[in-house]
Amino acid sequence: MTRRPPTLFPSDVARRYRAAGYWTEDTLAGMLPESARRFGDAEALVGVDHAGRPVRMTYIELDNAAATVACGLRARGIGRGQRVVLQLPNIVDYVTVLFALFRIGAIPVFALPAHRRSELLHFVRVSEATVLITTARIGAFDHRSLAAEVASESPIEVIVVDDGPIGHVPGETGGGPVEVAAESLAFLQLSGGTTGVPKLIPRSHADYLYSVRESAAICGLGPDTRYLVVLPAAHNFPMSSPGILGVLSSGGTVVLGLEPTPYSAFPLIERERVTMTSLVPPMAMLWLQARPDSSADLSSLRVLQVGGAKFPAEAAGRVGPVLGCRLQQVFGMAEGLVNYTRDDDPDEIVCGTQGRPISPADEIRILDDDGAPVADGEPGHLHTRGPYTIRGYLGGVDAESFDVDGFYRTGDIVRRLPSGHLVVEGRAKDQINRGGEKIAAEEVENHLIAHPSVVDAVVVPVADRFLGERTCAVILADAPAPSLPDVRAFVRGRGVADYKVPDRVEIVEEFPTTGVGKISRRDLRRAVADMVSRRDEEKR
Ligand code: AMP
Ligand code: DBH
Repeated sequence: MTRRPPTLFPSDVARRYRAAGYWTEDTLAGMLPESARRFGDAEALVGVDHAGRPVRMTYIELDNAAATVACGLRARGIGRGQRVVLQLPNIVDYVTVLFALFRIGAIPVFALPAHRRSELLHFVRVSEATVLITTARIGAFDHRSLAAEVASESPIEVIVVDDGPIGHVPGETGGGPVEVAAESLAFLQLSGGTTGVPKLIPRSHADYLYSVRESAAICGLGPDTRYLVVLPAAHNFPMSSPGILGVLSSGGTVVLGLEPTPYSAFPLIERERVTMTSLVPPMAMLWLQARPDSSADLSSLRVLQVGGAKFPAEAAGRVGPVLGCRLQQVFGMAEGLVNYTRDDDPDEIVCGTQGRPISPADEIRILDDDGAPVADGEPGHLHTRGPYTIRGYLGGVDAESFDVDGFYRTGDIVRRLPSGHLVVEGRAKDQINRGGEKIAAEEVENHLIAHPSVVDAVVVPVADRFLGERTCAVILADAPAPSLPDVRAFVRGRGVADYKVPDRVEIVEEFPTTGVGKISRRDLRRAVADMVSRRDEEKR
């Protein structure tokens, strides 16, 4: 199959990053074999497999396991450049399959366990994937049937990891990792997005590994690190900030947990002497709440990373006293830029900011609505460019997401302190951040409008004490207006991730309009959001 590779970085820019030493010849295909050489019998991975069996692997064992799976994938005709949608929970199979895909030069497309028919079909179509790798079930949900449904609508080979080992081809040793160009496409990550359909993010080996290497250094990872993964392993945060890849390139141990709840994670921290983990704010809040009632020994925990959504300063201040570890705030995006608070930052910086960029080559612009730089310390739109921030999504460079100078328009409103630390003040993009899970308003609106009695719909965030934000669908309806359960069942029936199903419904007679009578959807969302929050205030 011939497919034009996506545009990654302009060649003069690439030359600069190479010359500066940010980009090297290292690839994700060679990463695990290299770690196996360096760290050999050290413990690499602890977790359960698809059948719930406990597994422990050294670096050599993990590399061998990945090589075996690679051999099995090759035997099925899967190889270089082929796009493979990967939808697995935090089980050891995820890690072996991931490194097997890298080893053969295939391009993983990262789906989350929460994704359903609508999202998976979209990923398959946009990425031109030919294979979907999944598991029989995650929790109570039947992923085998989901995969079959996807395959019936778009021709794709489905591999269910429960159906016997992928590897073990008699007489095959599999051979070493393929040679891939460090600056070529390594995988497709997902964007939270703001449009009708989620966008795919093309990342190269060189740009991603630069961010992983620097992240590992910033976080002081080494052979003593025992990193617990309870966020979905395929999410950019636990994958690379510094995450699974950072740990596995530093000789530490990755401990996979199936659940982020204190009930399930605390005993795992005690048993595995976990030193570091990452959470989204609502989970961190639950941990803070649960800690006083738990007798688990968490004394091994040195760092708790919190990111994905704004962590309120008040909660941030309680991490040290309550959990007995250091907080690190992480403000990142799958598109690139990642900010960390540093170990030697004073407490007020660690609690009151979302960190500063990884790289001296990360370019930050903070602009007013007209695109002019704001005065120092004033809030504005964050635009960024740098050695690990994409220059376009898969399928092209859209002017809404990238400015004329190639800066990514993050959609975040930030303020910069003299120290370079950023404080996230808000958001300009039409997205709801539901406890770290990003929801594009337009995507949900498109589903709502398909409802027979919905004339028009606008999806807005409403403030929530626990999740930060929840979604409210504001609906202009034909009689009879649909109820909340109707709306939820309808959206769920369209095959979308559960977290996108509206939490609340408001039926309105008309949408607010401006004096001119003509308003953009974006203005409308803002006006409706104001209306909903005013109504909430009045109720109180
Ligand atoms: P995505 O583009 O889907 O990877 O999501 C990245 C977005 O998540 C950022 O642009 C922010 O809007 C949000 N985000 C991530 N980390 C933080 C944080 N620590 N504080 C506030 N917002 C965050
Ligand atoms: O929210 C994110 O996408 C995110 C948060 C923290 C991220 O991609 C990251 C760190 O790398």
